[in-house]
Amino acid sequence: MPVKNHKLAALGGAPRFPEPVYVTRPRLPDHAVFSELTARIFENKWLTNDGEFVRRLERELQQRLQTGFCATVCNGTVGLLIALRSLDLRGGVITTPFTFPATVHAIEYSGLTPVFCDIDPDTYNVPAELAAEHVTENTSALLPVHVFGNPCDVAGLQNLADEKGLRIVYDAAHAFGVLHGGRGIGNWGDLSVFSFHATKLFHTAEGGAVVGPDPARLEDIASLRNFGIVSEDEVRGIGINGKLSELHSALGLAVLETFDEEVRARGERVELYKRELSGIEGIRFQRIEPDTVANHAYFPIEIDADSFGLSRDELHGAMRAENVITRKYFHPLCSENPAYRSLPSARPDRLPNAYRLASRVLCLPLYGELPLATVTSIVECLLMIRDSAAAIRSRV
Ligand code: T4K
Repeated sequence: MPVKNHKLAALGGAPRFPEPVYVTRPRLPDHAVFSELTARIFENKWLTNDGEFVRRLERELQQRLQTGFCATVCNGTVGLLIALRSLDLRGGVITTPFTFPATVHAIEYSGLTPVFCDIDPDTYNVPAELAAEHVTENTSALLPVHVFGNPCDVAGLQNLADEKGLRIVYDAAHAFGVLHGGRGIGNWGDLSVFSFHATKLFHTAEGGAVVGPDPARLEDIASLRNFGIVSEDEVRGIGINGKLSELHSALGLAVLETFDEEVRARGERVELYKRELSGIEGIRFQRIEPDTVANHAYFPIEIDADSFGLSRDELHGAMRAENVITRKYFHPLCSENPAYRSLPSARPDRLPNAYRLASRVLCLPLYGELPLATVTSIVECLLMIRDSAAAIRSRV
């Protein structure tokens, strides 16, 4: 149906899209490529524990990520646990409230105390100057997140860590393939952790990796993801089962072949969104750190209710009625979780930028196979909704 004649679903019309348009979809490889790899696994009967496919995947990932080492894990959350454990930390770990719960849970599960730091209102990341204000003698590390794949101020955070004797683990769940200052994003700090969940650009259905610039850390990480087993005769430290299986690794090898095309196609869709939405009153974009080659993991916009005419939540609801499934990543803030909200650093008056952003941000659908015409229709729906703000408000 031409959009012009479309009666908004929020006003009683039929949804613009007959099927849900999700915030993301995984790119799947050619099934024949995957089958060929899995046929070999069926022949070998080698399913996990340091098999041929996980080793091959680690080699290929390390080359692509240009890091000192790459250890795959069964998911990003376990990767964070292993990374924190390997650094033998104590006390407080400074992090962001504007992230997926896994970041903060990993700190708490490790017996450490999350210390929430407010974010930069433009980049959405933890700025070094604000993190510095939270450092006490009890602080042992920083756990910043490259939010939506946007690199943190890695130089500033490293200066702070060097000055105060802190470790840095980057949550790079969103940042696979990002380059910053011409280098792979996994080369900053002590360690970085990627997620290879199905919703990520590069995925293994479930999976992840711990990487870093120093190859000497590999041995520790590799034993921690395997119960602490170093050899047949030696078990050292409190490890966990964090291994990636051969089947997941085979999927990763096949998906890796499609990765460059996925990034290229997403970039094209981001450009189209930006072209269509820039200059619209009440809509802002995330500011990408300079000298970055982006991976286009997400397309977040910020809605200012006063100038746009509708709040983020109203827009989210009206888009959903059209079958456009936008997501409010990352609302609620992690600091609002009852498990954390009594922490002094979780006080809302100490996190004004994070609160403001969490009430405004909306991630629009973005994936390589999203038709360009659908991007255009999504924008048209969004603008029609804005133009009918008064009617939608009165109906709600
Ligand atoms: N740190 C950060 C900063 C993270 O964002 C994450 C995870 C982690 C750490 C932890 O990494 P992992 O332990 O997960 O490896 C999703 C993902 O489950 C989660 O991995 C991700 N971040 C988070 C941002 O998003 P949900 O609850 O929003 O996912 P869900 O199931 O609603 O999926 C979103 C959309 O994706 C669906 O509407 C449709 C599509 N989809 C999803 C799945 C699972 C598919 O098309 N196929 C699928 O198989 O959490």
